[in-house]
Amino acid sequence: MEQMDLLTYCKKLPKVELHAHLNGSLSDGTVLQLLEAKEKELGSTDSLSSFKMTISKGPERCLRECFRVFEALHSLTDSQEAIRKITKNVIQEFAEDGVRYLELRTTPKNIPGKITKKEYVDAVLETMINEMKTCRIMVRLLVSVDRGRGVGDAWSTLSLAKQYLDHDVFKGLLVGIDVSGNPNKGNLIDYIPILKEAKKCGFKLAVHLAEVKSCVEETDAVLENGLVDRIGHGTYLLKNNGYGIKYQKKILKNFIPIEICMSSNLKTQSVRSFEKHHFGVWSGLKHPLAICTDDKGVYCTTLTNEYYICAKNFNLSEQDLHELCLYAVEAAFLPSSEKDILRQMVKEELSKLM
Ligand code: 6MZ
Repeated sequence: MEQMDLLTYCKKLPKVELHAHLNGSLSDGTVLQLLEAKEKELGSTDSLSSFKMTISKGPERCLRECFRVFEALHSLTDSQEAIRKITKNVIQEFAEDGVRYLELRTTPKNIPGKITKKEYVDAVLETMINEMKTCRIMVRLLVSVDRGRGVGDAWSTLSLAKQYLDHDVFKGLLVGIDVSGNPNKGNLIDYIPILKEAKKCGFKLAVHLAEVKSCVEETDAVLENGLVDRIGHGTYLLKNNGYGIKYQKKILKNFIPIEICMSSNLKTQSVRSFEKHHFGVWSGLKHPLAICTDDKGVYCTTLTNEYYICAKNFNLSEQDLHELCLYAVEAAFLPSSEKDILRQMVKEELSKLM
């Protein structure tokens, strides 16, 4: 296929996005709207001008720099109004990109005098319901536990999440828990009791695992406890550190899907090139993978673009791309009746592309 044709083809694929952080997914247009609103509220301040510098800096962002960008973004999304706006824009942008099912994830934040964690989650869920009425997309939520915020914060997020399991209006929309945050902060071992409790409550777990080199012990502990339903990144899982083969066997045996975020890994310099990305190894083993964006705003990408990058660098056929769309359906945290409907819809659309 010609390059342009390939990109158009990837756009037409009925895609499933399973790893998208809300605040990392803001388009430039959305950030601009938020900045304008903040400037009206506060007038022009030094912190806002330094924010503009942070966000506009360079195509590559090391992990430390990314986490500064997230902090800056959080300073703009500190009200229910802002949360509604970003949720709406992000859902609409994914729908326009041909995403049929989106699992959005976000860290509920308690900002004294501005917003409580419950108001935060309510705003996201209300907006999801509204957008599903008008956009051709199905959306579900994972609440994120930020490993940098400490276990106390994580327990309070879990107890809030439990309130939505039998909620009158929002039942069925919050499908899992994500563990994310700066991998150089905190230790996942401290979060294991919380993950066990979350599983006991029936939540599915998506955990950022082996995102940096120095996380051998915690990766081992999470895998040994059988706590993870999907792995985020898994960049250093295959390293020759004595654990690589052991991890690989366990993950293959348990069919634990891996969320693949190519642009994010390249831009944060955790992989050297697309060709060397671990996607190659796992897809060679026919392991279930889900192509994802991670933070489409921060890494200037789209899900279409991520499929295109995989197709181009690993010489994927149309059939391979279809398989990837279907792998992502299987990896979704939906109950089986809803997954059946999604699978059927994706298959029908794929068959029309043949
Ligand atoms: C780890 C990440 C991440 O939750 O405020 N986040 N955590 N690794 C990554 N890859 C580079 N990308 C995003 O969205 C932003 C938050 O998501 C997590 C971080 O905790 C970040 O603060 P929300 O909507």
